[in-house]
Order: sequence, then C-alpha cells, then structure tokens
Amino acid sequence: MLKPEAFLQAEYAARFIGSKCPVRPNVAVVLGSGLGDFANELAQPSTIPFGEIPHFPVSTAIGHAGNLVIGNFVGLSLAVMQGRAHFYEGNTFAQAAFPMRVLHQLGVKAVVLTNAAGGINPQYGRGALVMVRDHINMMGGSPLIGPNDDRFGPRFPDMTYAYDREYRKIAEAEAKRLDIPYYEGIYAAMHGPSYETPAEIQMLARMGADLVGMSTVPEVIVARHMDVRVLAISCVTNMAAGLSGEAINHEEVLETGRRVKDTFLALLRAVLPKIAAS
Ligand code: CYT
Repeated sequence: MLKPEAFLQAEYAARFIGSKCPVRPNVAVVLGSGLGDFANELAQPSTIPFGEIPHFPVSTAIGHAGNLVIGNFVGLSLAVMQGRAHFYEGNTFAQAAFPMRVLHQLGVKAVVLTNAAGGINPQYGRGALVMVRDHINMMGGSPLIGPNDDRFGPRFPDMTYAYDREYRKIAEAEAKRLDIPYYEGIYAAMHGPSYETPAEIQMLARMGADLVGMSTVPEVIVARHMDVRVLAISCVTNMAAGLSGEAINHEEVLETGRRVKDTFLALLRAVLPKIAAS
C-alpha cells in the first residue's frame, strides 16, 4: 500500500543518509542472498545499517547483512544494499520496496537488482547467471496499491520495458567478453517464505517462467513507477522443486551464492561503468 506520507518519508530518509555520507550515488546495486560481499569492493565506504535509516524496512533474512553502503567503485558513486527486505518478513510490498524511493531521492537513476532464484528452465544448472528479461508477478499484490502520488510517477506505469533492453544487452556483451556463461529468462515472483511445491513449479513452467524467487518484483515496480532504469540478474542457487529429485534448503542457496561470488563480482565490475555511462 502506497501511503500518502511515503514521499515525505523518502525525503527524510534521504536527508538522513546525506548527513552520514558525502557521496551522492547515481547507480544502486541490491545484493541478494549470499551475494553481499560485493559491498567490500567499495572505496571510502560509508556503511549505514538499515535499522538506523528512518522508515527503512528491516531485513531479517539469513544471508543478508542489512547495510546500505555508499562509496566509490571504479570511478562511480555507488549505493549498495547489502540485503533487502521481503514481503515474507511481514513488510507490505510498499515497505519492502521503500528503499527504491529513497535511492531515487538520493539521485539514483539506475538500479541493478540481484537475487538468488530457483531454476525452472531445464537448461539451467546451479550457479547459472540469468539476465531477467521480464517477470510474472505471482505475489498477489503491488506496492502501488493505494492513492497514487504523482510526485513519484503515473497511476498506471507502463511495464512493457520494465527490464531495460540496453542494460541487458550491455550485461550480455560484458558476460560474453569475460567468458561468463549466461542466460536470459523470465522471473516468476512468489510471496514465500516456503519454497514452491513441485506442482506450483509445473504451473509456473507452463506459464513461461524460467526462474522463481521471492523478491525483486516489488522493487522493479516501484523503480519503474519513478522511471528508474532496471537491470536484474538472477543467480540460480538451486533447481526448483521437483526438478532435481532433492529437497531444497537455504544452506544450499547460500552456498551457491558464495560459489559464484567471484564471477558475479567480475560481471558487476565490467557492467556498472557501462550502464552508468549509457
Ligand atoms: N529457490 C529460491 N525458490 C527456489 O527454489 N532461491 C527461491 C525460490
């Protein structure tokens, strides 16, 4: 539910962050489960725990540090969210995506959203990197429900080009150049927190989904509401329920995230300057 006070709250949170940190970021990265180490790459970092930022939702998920880190990265001013808040943690969709509002207020025009996802497409394997081309929102709600605030964006935002084609092409070109295997796919978002059943995965497969996860979509909707450009990259941390003959556990999800960390880092290092310049 988009609350009438959200705009003022985003301004207030941005002013708080501005008081802690001299750098004005232009690009933001959100790091999913097991991928949080990228924040250590920033030079002259200012680290602010989510819990200190006014109105920020708190992330309790295991594998999420829960810090906003702002600093320099290969010549860019970058804001990195080490973890994110989810709907399944008891946040509304609008709360879960509120950090997008604050980042936009700070001057961010582009976000790179990363996540750990289950692989539905049988071509994928554990550790595969997938550039998200589109999504299917199966979470059962939207962060924009409620009176629209025209200061953020329109009542009915277009979602045709939610996942920026130019950014995706940049990411794919850089992956190719670095010899990093990648796929392009459609991400289905479920609200969780239980992993899906095999029958749900069969349903999602028939709908055309290649990946399944429990995040990202509220943030994409809110980013597009404000015309912030989006690149989303999923790491297939496990094959989805019923596809591998094994049960899914969060430890496996985190372990795969750690295993692909260096590859992911190399890709981000190559992609971020290019999307900042485009
Ligand atoms: N895996 C994951 N479903 C999965 O199978 N990381 C999220 C949702």
